[in-house]
This record gives sequence, C-alpha cells and structure tokens, in this order.
Amino acid sequence: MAKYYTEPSRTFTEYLLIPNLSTKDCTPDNVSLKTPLVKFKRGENPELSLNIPFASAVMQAVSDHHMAVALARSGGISFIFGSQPIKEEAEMVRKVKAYKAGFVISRSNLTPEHTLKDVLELKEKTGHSTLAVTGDGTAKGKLLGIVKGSDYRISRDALDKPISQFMTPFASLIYGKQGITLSEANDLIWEHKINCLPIVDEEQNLEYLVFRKDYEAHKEYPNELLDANKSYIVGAGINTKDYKERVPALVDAGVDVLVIDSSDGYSEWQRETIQYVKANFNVKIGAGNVVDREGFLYLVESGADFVKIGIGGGSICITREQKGIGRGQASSLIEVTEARDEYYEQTGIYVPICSDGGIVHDYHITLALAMGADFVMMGRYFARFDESPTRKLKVNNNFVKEFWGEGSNRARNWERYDSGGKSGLLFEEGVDSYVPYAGSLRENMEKTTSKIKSTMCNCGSKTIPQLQREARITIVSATSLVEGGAHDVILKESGLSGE
Ligand code: RVP
Repeated sequence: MAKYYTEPSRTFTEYLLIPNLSTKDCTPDNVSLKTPLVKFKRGENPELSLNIPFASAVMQAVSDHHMAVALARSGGISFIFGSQPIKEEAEMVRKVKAYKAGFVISRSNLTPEHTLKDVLELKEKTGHSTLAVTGDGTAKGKLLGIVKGSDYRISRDALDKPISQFMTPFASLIYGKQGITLSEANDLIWEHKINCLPIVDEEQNLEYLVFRKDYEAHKEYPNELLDANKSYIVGAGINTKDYKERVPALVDAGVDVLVIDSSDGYSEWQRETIQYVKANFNVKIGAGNVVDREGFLYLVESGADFVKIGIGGGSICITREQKGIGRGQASSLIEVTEARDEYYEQTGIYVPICSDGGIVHDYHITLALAMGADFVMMGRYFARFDESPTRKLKVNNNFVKEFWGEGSNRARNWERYDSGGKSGLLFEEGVDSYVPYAGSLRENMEKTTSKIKSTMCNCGSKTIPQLQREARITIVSATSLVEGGAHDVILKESGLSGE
C-alpha cells in the first residue's frame, strides 16, 4: 500500500510569524542577513557565504551576466542559466569574473590619426566625453593619450585636426599600474584632481579606466559579494547529461559554485554528477530539487554542498498539473529542515538549504528563512527588473517584462526535466508569461531587505540563524486570511463602483 502523509501539503501563505520580545538593540541597522552558501563543519566558517539570502533562478529569463553583476553588487548570487551552449554559458561567467567594480573597459577609443571630427562624432554617439587614444584604436591597445573636453576648442580648432596634435599625450598623463586597487586609484584621482584615471599594464597597454563618479557609486554598495581577487562571485547551472564537457568549461571561466538544475533531483543521475565534480574539480556544487528528508539526505550523502528545495511551486511551473508530483513549499521546507538539523547534530556538518520558487510576497522570504532556509532562489521576483535579460513591453497600457519557464517550449530546457530513456519530452512543464515591470533591482531589493529586517526585529532576531532557532510560527485559518488584508472598508483607489 502507498504511504500517505497525514498532514496536507502547505504553502507560505498559510503561515504567519508571531512576534517575540524585541530588545532595544534589535533595530534594523543591527540586523545581519549574512548566510552560508555551502556546507561547513561545526566551529568553522563556510568557504562561501552570501551577504543577503537571495539567489536568482537558473533561468534564461532571469540570470545572465548583467543580472549576476547587479545581484552580486547587492550581496546575493546569480546562477547563470545552463540551457544554452556550453561556450556561451562559460562566456557569461567569464564576463562576470572579468567585471571589476569601478574599473571599466574603455568603450570610446580612437587612434592618433583620427581627427577632431571623429572625436565629436564618437562623443555624440556614445555620450562619453573622455576618449582613450590607443595605437590600434581598441580598448586594449597601447595607450598613447587621452582626449577630454578641455583638450580642444570647437570654435578655434579645425575639424580635420589630427588627435595627435591636441590629445594629452601618455607622457603627461597620470595613470595607474596593473593590479592597483580601487581605493589606490581613487587616491590618485583626488591627489591629481582628475576625473579619469587610465590603468595600463607593463607594456603600456590600456586595461581599464577608473572614473571619479564610478568610485562614488561603488561606495554605495557595502554588501558587494566579492572573491579574494575582488571579482564578483557567480554561480552557474549544469545538467546531468553534458556535465563532463560543461563543468570543465565553467571552471575554466572561473565559476565559484555550480548547481545541478533539475525539477526532480532525487536521482542516481545527480549522485553521479556530484561525484564526478567532486573527484575532478575543486568547485562547490549544489543539487536538487527535492521536497522531503529522503531526497535531502540522498543528495547530502552524495556530497552536495547545498540542497535546493521545491517542486512545482514556481510561478511559471505547471509540473503539478502535468505530472501530479510536488509538494507545498512550506511543508517541504519544514520536513527538510528537520532532517538537516538532525544531520548537523549527528555529523557536525551544516548543509545550507535553498528554498526555490513560490515566493510571492516579500514576507514569504522571511517565513522561508524562519522555517530553516538559509537563502531563497527566485525567478519571478528578479524577472521584473531592468537587469533581467528579457524584453520590456507595453501591454494594456502597463509595462511588463517577458518571463518564461525552463520547461516551456520557448526555453526547451529538456535536460532539466529528463527522466532518462530515449524519447524526447512530449509535453511542457512551464508557461510563457509576462510579469509587471518593477524598475531597478537595487531599489526593489532595498525595500524587500528592509521589510525582512523589520520583521526579524519583531521576532527579536538579529541574525538568520537566530531567527531559525527562535521563530514562532502559526498556521492561519482560511477565515483569518481574510482578516489579514484590508477588509470591511471601501478602498479609495478602487472607487465606489469598482466592485
Ligand atoms: P518563482 O520564483 O516562483 O518564479 O520560481 C522560480 C523557480 O521555478 C525556478 O528557480 C525553478 O526551480 C522553477 N522553474 C523554472 N522553470 C520552470 C518550469 O518551466 N516549470 N520551473
């Protein structure tokens, strides 16, 4: 006979947090959202942590290199989507690792033979008033000079005057040498009262430009998630089919952490993939998705550095409807957390849990953390922002962004849903949709994190581990759900006839 679970499977909306005593020092400014990304031994620190408990989903419509830079800048991590050719995924990883906060690759470059007319045309086209003059006119060529607005006078200089006659030549430039830190570069900028500092290598080839204004912006990101070389930390998705080719390419590109992207991770394919990665590379790897203690322990014993939880709860996911598998996200988390805590008790090894999918309201994130998740993965949430890779459109007078599931015909990520066998997939597990456009990642995340911190203060918790230990959570009845929203009043926005 089949095993029956006596408790129904529940979602986040069915729970609420009950406040604990808030002590006077428990203010949002004192709350830390730092959280482990990979497993660690009791008494030791994890090799990788996040500064905020946010990961962006392994999806075409969410996590490319732009999203990865923007999210790492705010303290979280993106997992670059794996449903693309290996070379292209590795290239995205490489771009994130090459991106140096505050160091920009020059995008307006000319040669000394170009003329004032070329300078004006390029300035018009790019909007940049500082141009690099290199031997071959490329961003990495030998730096021969810089042209800025004060180097020429349009009213006096002839348009065909060659750049070599009015640029500030290299000999008169203040420049930084390869390997300089951003704060050293900034010191030079201030000392010499300049707006732009070129950085060159030993052969005088141009590497980067550092602008005064970018340094100011950089200082506004105190949570940046950086590696030892001050590059942004980035993750990448892999599958259980082509991992022997994909993983070496991603590792070569500098990826910090991998995740096996699958709708059902309780499989021997995952064990084989983890073991291959562990035997051949020194890179962290998460696995999933699972929804119960057996699945969790199987992946942990296979060597996973973190485990992703959730089947069928994603906003674009129709797995439950199509195949009848899955579990309410809250129930999955509660059971897996119990298994994780027992495992920690027995072995002294703490395995972080990622709650993946189904976050609709910001408070769901706090609930997920309180229920034991160490970080959450979100698709819909991030797809709404400027930084997601999809088109912004106007539909019915509202701005929207496109958002489609990895199991949709559009993404064709069949590896994610593959259950072995020869036949390709004959049905979809995801939909193609729009989400309301919400503006910049930074502004939205500021709002979300301040809500999380505020709720944590209500719960008397200054850290995520404290919240996990001390949170008090109640189930809400269907009737009390109604009580939670505005009720029994006439809302002004909807008007009197808006029923
Ligand atoms: P959400 O944040 O609710 O948009 O959920 C995102 C998650 O949904 C992803 O991280 C992934 O686990 C899952 N997903 C992605 N594509 C599909 C699908 O096509 N069914 N599901």
